[in-house]
Amino acid sequence: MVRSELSQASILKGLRTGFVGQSLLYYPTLNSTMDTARQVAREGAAEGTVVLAEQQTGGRGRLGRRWISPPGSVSLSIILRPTLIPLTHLIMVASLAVTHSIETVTSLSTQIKWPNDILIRGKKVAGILTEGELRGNGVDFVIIGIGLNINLDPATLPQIPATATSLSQELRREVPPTRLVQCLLSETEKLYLAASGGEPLHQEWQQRLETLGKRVRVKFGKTVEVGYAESVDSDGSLLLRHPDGTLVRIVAGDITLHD
Ligand code: BT5
Repeated sequence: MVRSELSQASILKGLRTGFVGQSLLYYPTLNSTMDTARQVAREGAAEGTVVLAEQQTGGRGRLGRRWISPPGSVSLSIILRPTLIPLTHLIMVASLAVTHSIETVTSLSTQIKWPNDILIRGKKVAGILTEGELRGNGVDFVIIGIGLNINLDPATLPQIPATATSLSQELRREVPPTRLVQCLLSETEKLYLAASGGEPLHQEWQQRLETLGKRVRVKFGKTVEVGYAESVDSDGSLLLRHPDGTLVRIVAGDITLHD
């Protein structure tokens, strides 16, 4: 393992954003960047504050699942205080930001597995988790958590499932993490501002979804829906066609997808 080049100073130097990442809390190791981000958000952290760790000991996925974050991965949480954008759009913002930044820095091509997995050649390279808190009738803050496998070999890490990959694994060479993080933060800002200005993201998102056109099994709570993944609507919800022809709408963020 090469010594990591990541640091607060290296990321801030050359970061071309107006607010995302301009306040950056960097840690070699944390339990979960989500917990630290929530704490600083409650204390009033500015919109765009980023908490970044090179390793997590208690990384979280959705629905109580774990996210394994060994050396060579990057875990970050971005605090946003959205007023003009529905929360479901933030999953589209985050997943498109991840795909754009991977493609810009590595020229690998990526797909999105609805709603929040980023895949390369069918294997998971990044995961996204969004959490938020309300204040009164509005949103106080939302935290977008992104975990990325950059320079690691999943085959040597038994905790990581066989369905995982990393950028270095796909490219057969190491990827500069600083450049990737800078690009990810600036893509997130760009897409967040675009979505807040009413620009639709779902067409591009839909084109990148590997899920569409497949028969899928979608589980949420104790309910299971089986059908043909037909399309997504403008807020990213999945439109699932039942065998009897009826169409159901499943809101992003609520569910797990099985193929
Ligand atoms: C996710 O959940 O994919 C969301 C992961 C979000 C992680 C970020 S890191 C920064 C922030 N801080 C946190 O504590 N979390 C966020 P889900 O769709 O539930 O997928 C979880 C599943 O992905 C696990 O059950 C494993 O099967 C698989 N998995 C775990 N670690 C992985 C890894 N490093 N690479 C690929 N797959 C992994």
